[in-house]
Amino acid sequence: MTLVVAIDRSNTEDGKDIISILNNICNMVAGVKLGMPLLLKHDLNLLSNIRKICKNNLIIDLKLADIGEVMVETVELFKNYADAVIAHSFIGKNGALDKLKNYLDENNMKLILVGSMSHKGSEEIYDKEIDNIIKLIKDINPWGIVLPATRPEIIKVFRRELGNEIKILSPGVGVQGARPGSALCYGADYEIIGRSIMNSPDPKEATKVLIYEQKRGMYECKK
Ligand code: O7M
Repeated sequence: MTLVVAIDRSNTEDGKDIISILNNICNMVAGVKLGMPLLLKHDLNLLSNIRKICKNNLIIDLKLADIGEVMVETVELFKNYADAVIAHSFIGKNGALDKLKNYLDENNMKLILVGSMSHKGSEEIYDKEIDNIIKLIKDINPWGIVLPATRPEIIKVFRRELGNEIKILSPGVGVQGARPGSALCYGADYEIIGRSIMNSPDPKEATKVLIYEQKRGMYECKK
C-alpha cells in the first residue's frame, strides 16, 4: 500500500464523520496521519476509536520542534494511541532529537522527520541546508522522512544519499499540485494525501481512484 491519508479536521463535534470515512478506507491505506487542528479539537477518545477500526500505522503529526524534554512530555500524552510521531529536523540532534529518538525507541514508536516541505518557502531554508539535513538524518536514523511531492528532485537526492532503509513519505499530491504516483516515481514509499480524499463527496471512491492513478503514474514513469 502506498497511500497515507492525512486527516487535519472534522466536520462534527464528536468526530463521527472521521470514523465513518475511516471505516470505509482503512483497508486501502498504509497509514493515517492526524494533524493539529483535528488533535486540538478532539480528546483522546477519538484516537482510541480510530485505533479500534484502523490497525495500520497511526501517525501523530505534531511537527515537533522543541527541546528534548518538552518533546518527550508531549509525545508521552499520545503513547498509547500512536505508532509514529513527526518532528522537524532543523532543530538538530544534541538535546533535542537524540532525546526524542531514545524515548520513542524505548516505547516502540517510530520517528518521522521532516526533511523538506511542499510549500515554496521550503526552498528558502530547508533546501539550502540539504547536505546538513541529510547528514543529521543519517545520524538519527529515523523510521521515515517527509519530502515534497511538489519538488520531486529533492526526493531523488535524499533517496540516493540515504539508500532504501528509511521510508519516504511525500505530501503535496492533489490540491497542492503534484500528480498521484509522481513522488513514488522519484523514490517515495508513500504519498500523503489529505483534502483530495477528505473533502470529496465520496472519500471511498476518491481513495480508489487515487490508488489507481498512483499505479498508472508509476507505470508511466517506469516506461
Ligand atoms: O493533501 P493535502 O494538501 O490536503 O494535505 C497534505 C498533508 O501533508 C497535510 O496534513 C499537511 O500538514 C502535510 N504536509 C504538507 O502538506 N507539506 C509538508 O511539507 C509537510 C507535511 C507533513 O505531513 O509534514 C509532516
